[in-house]
Amino acid sequence: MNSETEQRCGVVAVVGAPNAGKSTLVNTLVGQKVAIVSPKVQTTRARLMGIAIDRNVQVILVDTPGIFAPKKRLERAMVNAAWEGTSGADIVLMLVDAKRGMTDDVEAIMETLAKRNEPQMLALTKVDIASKHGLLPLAQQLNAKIPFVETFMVSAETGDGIDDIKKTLSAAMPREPWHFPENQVSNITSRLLAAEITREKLFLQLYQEVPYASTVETESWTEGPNGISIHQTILVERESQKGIVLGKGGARVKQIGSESRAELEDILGERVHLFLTVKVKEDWADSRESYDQMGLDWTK
Ligand SMILES: Nc1nc2c(ncn2[C@@H]2O[C@H](COP(=O)(O)OP(=O)(O)OP(=O)(O)O)[C@@H](O)[C@H]2O)c(=O)[nH]1
Ligand SMILES: [Mg+2]
Repeated sequence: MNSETEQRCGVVAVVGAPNAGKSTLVNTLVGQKVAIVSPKVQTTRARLMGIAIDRNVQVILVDTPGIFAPKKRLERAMVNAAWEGTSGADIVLMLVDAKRGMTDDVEAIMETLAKRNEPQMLALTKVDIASKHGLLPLAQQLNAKIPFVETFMVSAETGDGIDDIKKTLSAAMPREPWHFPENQVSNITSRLLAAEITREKLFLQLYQEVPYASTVETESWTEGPNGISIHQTILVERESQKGIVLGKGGARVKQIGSESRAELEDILGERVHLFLTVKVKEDWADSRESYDQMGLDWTK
């Protein structure tokens, strides 16, 4: 065995403020969609692993919820899940939206990161929409707070800097046997992925508090000769939100269902029959059962 054939494998925890582009970068590095993405903050609610392979190296990317000052139980559990994802990582990769630059959230994350022992790297994201002149000063400002081992400037949109980040992360992975089979791209179950895909459509199609007051649970999954039948429940907190999710004559939920189904068929490579039910469960965001479904710790 030489360095070209010997297996390497390690964990890169991807952290940053909400909307920094974490899930997008994880998907780009994995080479397919494993995490949902939306223009709204706090899209990701629980950690997931996306697995990228670069020749003899397996890079396990931990996509985490955005870190911010949490107020509600769900928010606390999300932020806790993010920090937990960093512990023991071979590298913590901090993402900062280059367009938005320094914010209170970024400042607070940097303060906590500065006390951590894991090697840290920085990626300025969305460089395609950021001012070119601002990039270097922002990188310098952040490196003055934490001496990052590497600083990248990337755009998942144009692919700028992606090869560089992939090569550098791979080279930093320890000599270790792969943790996952070669064809596995993420650690989440198909049922959870399906719930996430529907939740993404809620985030894309609904506004104000409604996406934040909603969750999606996969109730059943049946494989038959005519494809996969999936029953899901969309839980909301109030009757008025149920009305919004349903839309006029059920048009909104129909649209959500048809977009989710199309994407699931694409991912699963099979015909999908998706059945959505909208229910009011006032306290879902405080119920232990919902957290178990989402992969979050209710006690935090
Ligand atoms: N122009 C541009 N947009 C990007 C880029 N990367 C991500 N985005 C957009 O930024 C928004 C947020 O992306 P996400 O990947 O969901 O961000 P996140 O950090 O995972 O967000 P949370 O899960 O809410 O913490 C989406 O609308 C993405 O399409 C990029 O390189 N360029
Ligand atoms: Mg995300």
